[in-house]
Amino acid sequence: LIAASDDGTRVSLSTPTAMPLASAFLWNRRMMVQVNCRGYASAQFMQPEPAKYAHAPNLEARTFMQPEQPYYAHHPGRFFYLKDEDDGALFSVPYEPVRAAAERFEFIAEPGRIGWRVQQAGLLIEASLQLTTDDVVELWLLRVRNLSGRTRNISLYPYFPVGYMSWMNQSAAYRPELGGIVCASVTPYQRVEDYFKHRDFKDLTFLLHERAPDAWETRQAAFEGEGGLHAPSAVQAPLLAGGQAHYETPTTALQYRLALADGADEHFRFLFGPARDEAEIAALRARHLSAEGFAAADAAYAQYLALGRGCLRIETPEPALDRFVNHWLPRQVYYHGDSNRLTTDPQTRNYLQDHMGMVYVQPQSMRQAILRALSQQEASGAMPDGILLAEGAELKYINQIPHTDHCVWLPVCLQPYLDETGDYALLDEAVTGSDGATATVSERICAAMRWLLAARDDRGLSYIAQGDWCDPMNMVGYQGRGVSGWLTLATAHALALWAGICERHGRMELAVEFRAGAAQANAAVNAHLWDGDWYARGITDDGVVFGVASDTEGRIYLNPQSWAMLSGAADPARQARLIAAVEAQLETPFGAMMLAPAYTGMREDVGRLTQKFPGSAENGSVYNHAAAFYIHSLYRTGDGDRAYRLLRQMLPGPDPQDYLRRGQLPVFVPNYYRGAWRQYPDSAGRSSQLFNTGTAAWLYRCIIEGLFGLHGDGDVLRIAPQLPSHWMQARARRRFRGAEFEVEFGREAGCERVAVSVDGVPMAEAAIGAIEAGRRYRVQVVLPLREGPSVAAAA
Ligand code: CEZ
Repeated sequence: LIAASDDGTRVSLSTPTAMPLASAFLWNRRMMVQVNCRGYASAQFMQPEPAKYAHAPNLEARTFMQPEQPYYAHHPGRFFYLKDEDDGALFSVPYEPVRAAAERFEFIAEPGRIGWRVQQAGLLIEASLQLTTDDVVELWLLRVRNLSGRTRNISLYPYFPVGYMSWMNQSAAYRPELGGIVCASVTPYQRVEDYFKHRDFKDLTFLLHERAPDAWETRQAAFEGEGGLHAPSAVQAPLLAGGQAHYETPTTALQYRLALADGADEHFRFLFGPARDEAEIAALRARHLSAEGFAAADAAYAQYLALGRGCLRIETPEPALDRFVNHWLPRQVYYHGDSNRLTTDPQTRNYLQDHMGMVYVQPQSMRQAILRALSQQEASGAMPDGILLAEGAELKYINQIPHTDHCVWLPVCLQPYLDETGDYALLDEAVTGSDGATATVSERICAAMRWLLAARDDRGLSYIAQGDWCDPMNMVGYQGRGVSGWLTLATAHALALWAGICERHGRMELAVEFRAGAAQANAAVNAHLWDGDWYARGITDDGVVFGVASDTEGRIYLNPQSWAMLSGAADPARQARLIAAVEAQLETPFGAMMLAPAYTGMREDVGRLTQKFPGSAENGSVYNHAAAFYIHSLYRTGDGDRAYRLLRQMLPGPDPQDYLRRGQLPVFVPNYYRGAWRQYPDSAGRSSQLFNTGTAAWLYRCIIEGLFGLHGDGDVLRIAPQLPSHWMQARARRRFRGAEFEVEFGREAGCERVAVSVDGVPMAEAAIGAIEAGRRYRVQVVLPLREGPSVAAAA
């Protein structure tokens, strides 16, 4: 079903039907494209807000990237029809729209390329998509090889639909002087001020060819005719009719009539994308549409990806984990940090956490992110709901809803940056805010922490307003009284982290102030929200405690449990109880659910979250971001076997049954897998296919700091691995402070505690200091044999 190359950089799927939604994605800073195995594609580019150049066939709503989007026959995609001119047989590559079963099929995800190899009726068709690093354009290569042992007469039709472009104005024509089809449109608007914003929009969509076609069609309706997409009338005719679209849905379809001798091998290059005008189209053609252009783009993209390689390479008893951690996970972290998920106003918490991931990829990027975020701090010390990245950007969607957790993420995400770089000088950097006031990073974070301390009720619990980390928990506190247990714990954790940072920065009085605040917040939660076996999620405007044993739905939430461990609110006895409760009520074979049982109807004192379908998204899915917090807290408390079990469940495969259930390739971690495991067992485990998620950063951090325990501590690399008991050995290569550490881990009988030696010299402590940049360190780590639950399971 799924195969991977030894080095892990090529992952392939052998059928278009068993996991029909399986997909891969490519991006650069200006665009992204997600393509599924059947040829459907979703692409967007920034101008400066996200926009499309291939649309649905009808008027589309504008929204942020959504999970579990359905594909349908007329969904945008990139397709190639092939017709045998002698017997009329028709199929299409990759698979849609004809859906003829191929003799051999491979959908191939590589870090810098998405491709297919399809063998059908004696022809081998290879299609591949790559991007450039700086332009908004898709580079397509198609190869046709005749393996049939005889000469073949075929017609090849690239068909890249563009859908319904605009209700004001849309058209298309073949343009010989540009070498392709150009579809034109006007982005609809009504307010005159929008005209001036749209004036420079890329309202043209083009399909350019390297090799002149024999015929073309630009009218969607004429192309389809009465045959429909499965057997378009235009394809059944000898030649496409060469029509022009005048205010009707445009399309781009070309026809090549080929006589292929046995063994013949022909290739075709195409560019597909948006442009503002003809000059831009001509320039893109000149730059990219040639063998040299494609090769140059390929090399540049490989270089771009190399800058996002991350700081860890591993070799463990689990090759599937190695492949993911060595290539795909840092790639996903880099995507988030370098593109900011292609938004101009990322949610503040996402912005900070995405850049937290960059700490292990390009630490400077986190430094810039902290400075940028703090420059938008409000005078009260509050952080805004979103960080504006482009001139003229506005807070949109969820960023118009008041959330109270944004300040928490400053110390939570700063800590790993300081651990990794030792850059305490950042704290003294002056930042001028949007209000014109100048204060240092340290002063600004102090103000944010005091804002958190002030935004609490008489009991010392944090107000939730219309949401905390959980966006759709919008009605717990909309009347101004409801509080969040999770946020109170997160405040305690943030204050404690910040106190530690202040201490190292030599500000003892601040450390004392914030430690006291942390202790108070923990005490308030322990006084009001411990429910006997776990922590409640919060208290509503009407004073109702929820997320408790007496609730029939939403009885237990994961986040308060994780953060009670992180903040220290839970003593060891409470920790043991809450872990047992999570195991019994939230764990599934696909990871830990965010809450259970999922709500089946609206709870007006909790909010929109309860209206989501049970087991989807925040309503009780295996929401991987929350699951990653839990894994992080387990590593913090030294529960390595449990942490690893949950971590491993986050990745699809390698068992084929597991792949089929999740429906996803192991090339990214999705924002969720369906939960409601007891309520809807049939769909539990199904991937959302959405690769935008804070999970990536946290998962990478958990693997580096927790699993392998290669934890930066300023100038020192601390070594405290928590390898699962059943691993007898592993290797890791870790980049830290400009040096390379080649670490070999092995368990030995008789070993009682972790013993580290560097270049053969035993160390007194499991830590390496006085690090020399550029040096290669050979590190041996000997670990005790452990009798953990997973040893028994492995045996
Ligand atoms: O968005 C994420 C947010 O980007 O949801 C997380 C939150 O912490 C992240 O900052 C948990 O709520 O509004 C909605 O209902 C959406 O479901 C969002 O909550 C969710 C989207 O799935 C992400 O694309």
